[in-house]
Amino acid sequence: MTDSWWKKAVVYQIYPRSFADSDGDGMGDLRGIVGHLDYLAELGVDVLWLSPIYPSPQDDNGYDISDYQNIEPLFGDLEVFDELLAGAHARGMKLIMDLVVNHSSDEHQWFLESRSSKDNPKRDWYWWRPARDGMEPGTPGAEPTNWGSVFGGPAWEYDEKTGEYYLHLFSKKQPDLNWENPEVRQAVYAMMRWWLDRGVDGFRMDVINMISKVIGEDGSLRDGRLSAGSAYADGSDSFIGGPRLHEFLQEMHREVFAGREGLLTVGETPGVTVEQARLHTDPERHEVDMVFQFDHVWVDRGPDPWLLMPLQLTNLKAIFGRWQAGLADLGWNSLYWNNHDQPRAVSRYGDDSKQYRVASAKMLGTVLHLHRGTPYIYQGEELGMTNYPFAGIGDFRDIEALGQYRQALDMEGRSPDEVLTVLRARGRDNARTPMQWDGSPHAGFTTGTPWLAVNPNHTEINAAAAQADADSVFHWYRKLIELRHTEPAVVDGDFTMLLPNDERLYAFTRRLGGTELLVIGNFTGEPVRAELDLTGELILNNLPGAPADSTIAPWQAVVYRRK
Ligand code: TEU
Repeated sequence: MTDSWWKKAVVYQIYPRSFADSDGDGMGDLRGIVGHLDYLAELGVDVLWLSPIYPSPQDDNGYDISDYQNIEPLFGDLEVFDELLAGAHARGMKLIMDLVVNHSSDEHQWFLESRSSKDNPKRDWYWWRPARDGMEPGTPGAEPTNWGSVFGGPAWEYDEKTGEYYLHLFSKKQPDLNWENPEVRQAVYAMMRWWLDRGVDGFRMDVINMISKVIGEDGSLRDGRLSAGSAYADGSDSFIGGPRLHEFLQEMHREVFAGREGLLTVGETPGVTVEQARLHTDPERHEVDMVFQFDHVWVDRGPDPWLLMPLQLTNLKAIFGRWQAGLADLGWNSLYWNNHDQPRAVSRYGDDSKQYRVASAKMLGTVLHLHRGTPYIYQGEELGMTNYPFAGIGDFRDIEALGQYRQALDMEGRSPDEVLTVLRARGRDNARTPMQWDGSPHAGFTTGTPWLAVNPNHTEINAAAAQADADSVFHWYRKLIELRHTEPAVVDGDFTMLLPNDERLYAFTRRLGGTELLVIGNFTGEPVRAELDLTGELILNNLPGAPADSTIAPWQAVVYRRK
């Protein structure tokens, strides 16, 4: 892509299942999104990213796709989709699709054929392997490698019919596609072209840095390192940033994107390093426009997965500082605090108490949006939506929470309490509770029974209240988006981190030509004196009073512009 319009853009992620239900079945749908396009246009976002809306058994809420070229009936059909796409375009918004091609559903026709016999032409479209040498197939420990799956249990499922195992890095209903096979790649590219021809504006590519695996000369995959206390090994050395990843992405670019304009491609790349990201996003290399890195959402993750680590601001700043510097001369950053896999930003990095929720949500938005890169807003973030008060494991629906809970209790000797403490703080369902449109019983999300409970705080935190209140988080986000559209230094300015050793203040400058923006956010509930020169025009301030005597009030965010 020669034009980089997306540097100026803000993306809004919709999790369709939880956004708006138009027909009362308790599940969000495409018609529900159509009904709120004016809301999104009012917010001012440039791009909508839809989490998967394809036909799916919904084992992982649509990240298990059984037909790549249609719409999940729960969500609508291609006709409503075209209406949604046209409605977005008519309001000047682009729309990108989630592309989940590291794996398909086990109910996809490709997999049904693949598993039917060893000599089926699609056998090699997935990762089939025999039992470990000398082991009885189907018995514990006989899996081809010792890898655990992300959602608990082994990463291999034994299939009695043909006496072999298939690989699934995620659930056993998400078999990994074999990208070594050129037919698989061509089928994926054809499908992508079909969507682009229909008018979509690009893709967010799910775990795209896992599509290439490290294979031994005899075709085998190798064991991973086993750490104390865990039932299965981490095999990621063999599938994150694998040997043919860049080749596959470049091939995809040639086959799908070359010659098309105005698109956005963003790779979801857990565990990606700055060095790899430079290669992925260097425009000369024709891979993707930007990637999602994970360092800042893993910042409070220690060696023990069931121990919450306190968040240290200096670590967070070191991470963002490294990414800003690493992609300063080439490539581009994506910027996000949360998505459908992460807890709510204000609960995690801010303070979701009555006193500080609004201020801290605005502060977080300000700090993020003023970095160099393309910001992503996750639905409800613009309202300062919070984590959900989960009582017990019975309140969770997420396959990851349920699977990891079982493995921790049954195989790793963990107590329900220690696991629940972490799931309450970090579990993905925090982000997946229904969008809070108004104060009515199901928050205006549905007239039926919501598939996942609505947060009880919707009586106060909701879109209707926020739209009516000039001081709301919603109107603050509108300002942040508008500032990116109107102030070139936000888009292109150089980034310099200030006060790297300060545990309370997040401060940096952006400089372009003769303009400098100074951004300061207080990450605590205490006033903090800033040893900085607070001069210039105060263009943003999330609290009523300007800093006096260089003191930044609790959760205050300020932006000064000076020449
Ligand atoms: O997530 C990939 C991923 O890295 C997840 O393992 C994530 O880090 C973890 O769940 C956080 O707790 C993508 C999708 O975003 C996710 O929703 C899917 O479940 C997953 O891929 C499989 O498609």
